[in-house]
Amino acid sequence: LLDSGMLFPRESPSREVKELNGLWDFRADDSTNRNQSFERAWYKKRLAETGPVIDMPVPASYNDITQDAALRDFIGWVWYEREVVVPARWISDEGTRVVLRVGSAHYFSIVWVNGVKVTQHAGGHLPFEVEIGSLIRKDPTTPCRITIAVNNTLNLDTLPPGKIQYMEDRTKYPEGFFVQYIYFDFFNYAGIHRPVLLYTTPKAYVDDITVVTDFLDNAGLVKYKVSVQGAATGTISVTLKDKDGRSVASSSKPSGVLKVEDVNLWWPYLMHENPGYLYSMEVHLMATDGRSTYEDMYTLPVGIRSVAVTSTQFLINDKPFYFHGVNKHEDSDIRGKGFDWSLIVKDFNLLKWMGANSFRTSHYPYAEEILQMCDRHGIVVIDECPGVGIKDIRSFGNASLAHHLDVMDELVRRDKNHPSVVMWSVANEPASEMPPAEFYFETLIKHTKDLDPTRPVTYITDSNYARDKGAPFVDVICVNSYFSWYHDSGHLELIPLQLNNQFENWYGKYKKPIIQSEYGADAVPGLHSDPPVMFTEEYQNIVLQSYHSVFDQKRKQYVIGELIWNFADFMTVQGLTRVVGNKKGVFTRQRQPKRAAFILKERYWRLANETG
Ligand code: GCB
Repeated sequence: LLDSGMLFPRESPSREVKELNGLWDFRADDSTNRNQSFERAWYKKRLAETGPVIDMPVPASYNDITQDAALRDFIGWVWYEREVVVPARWISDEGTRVVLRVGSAHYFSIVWVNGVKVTQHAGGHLPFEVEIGSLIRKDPTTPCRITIAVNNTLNLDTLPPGKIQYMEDRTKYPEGFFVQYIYFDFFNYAGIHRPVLLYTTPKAYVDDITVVTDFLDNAGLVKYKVSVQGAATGTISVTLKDKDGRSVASSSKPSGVLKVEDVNLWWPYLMHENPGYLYSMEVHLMATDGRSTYEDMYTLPVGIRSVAVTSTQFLINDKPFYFHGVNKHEDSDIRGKGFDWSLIVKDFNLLKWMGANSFRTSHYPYAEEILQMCDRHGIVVIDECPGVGIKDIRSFGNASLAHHLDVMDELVRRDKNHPSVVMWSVANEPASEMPPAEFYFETLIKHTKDLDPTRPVTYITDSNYARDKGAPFVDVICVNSYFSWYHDSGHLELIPLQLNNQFENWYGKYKKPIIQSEYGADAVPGLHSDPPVMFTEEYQNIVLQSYHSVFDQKRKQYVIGELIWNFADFMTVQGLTRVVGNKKGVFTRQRQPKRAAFILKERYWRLANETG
């Protein structure tokens, strides 16, 4: 298990944050001799001294920034570097920890400070950090040079999995020619995708906080645990404040239960007139390491709510919750998967405009800032780990499973305190009919429940109800289907029959609530035809409406949600079925509505009025 916390870096009277976003020096390794950068030890000198560099924005995927097709499709090591001026007081004060944090970098990263390796991390969608104070104190006069090498090569044990295939036929391919084969349907954007920053804490500090909430009649219950590092002894005080800054409960113990009279519960968007209510939990530490005393303060937003699943319902605060929402991607023009506030706020405005109350973080954990928005706006989240494309039987092996368990550790550690996160998804469309899937999912789901006994766990299946080996272990069945698209193309009239059977079969076998976790059709914006044919906006509309008529029968029984594939068009690898990316968005990649967006808008607002 992980031995430290991963609290979101926030400023406080005892903590400072310095963002390192902006332009970094950048160079890609040789595309055939894939290890040249290490052979030549690029980290030893300034990157600009070992070869030519270009400007690269951070955060952003590097792929679409230049006019160079080779960089767009590059597979291997790329190098980022910049120098940072560290405030003198951070260096002079031995009682200050200076932490370097990377929000995410895809996929494998190694970090050096002034040529000294300080950390490495596997996995493209979760943060990592390292304390660098002692290192920069060694030579306080030189600027602090941060070098980050990032490699997007995927193998059968990475999440998501992929594989490099060398092409041997010399009549067709030159020596050393290879392709990266991926098992998932989105472009394998790479680089430093989320903010990089330095932040400080005192030497003795609040390392982690865990809250679990519930309520009884009018009283909210906040079970909490604070863990501290770097102190021999200390005292803690915890104060819970409401939105107006009034203290509603407090304690001086590192763990316990805070009781909030006349609680304002955290409610989903459109389920209550005041959704997304957050309290602030102020944690104050006074500690000593034997020589000095330290004071640390950290404030955690807390939403008080409960989550439960029955055989036919999903309950939030004991009330049935129906997921009417979307699947998303972190994806946009130019920046790829790079974090961008403008895009995030636009997407939330679109979600609220269409009356969506939820989304799934298909197919990897999104930036923490997005989950914070969900907390504040009451958008409910199914939090998915990057377990997408587990298709090859070797990806069910021990090394893959061990890594998958580690990723769940990191995901739960990061996201456990978000009230918006109501369920974990451990995978998307694995080959769950393969024999090793049974042990794999039993182990993975049990592990996730041990980490967090308070939230249901699922994975998303597209396999057959009779042969799926993991479904016995999930709390909610999540099914993807594309009737009249990938099967029986063009036969819209088959949707009601096939969808009805899908639901009856799954429910009949498992007696668990079901979410239609994907459905949809590609529509190239502006293509029209009547009668409808595939790829037109009319066809997409009829697919949606045909699914909706079946949802309307089944949601009175055991169907607890519908998530469209997809919120917006997104980039994929080039291939015969993808016309500049996947066009199943109800919005274009530039976030303009197709006709289908209006159909969903009308439906979601109606559902909100009926169910909420
Ligand atoms: C799926 C996948 C999703 C794809 C989608 C499609 O089942 O989960 O990643 O993009 O289908 O459009 O094919």
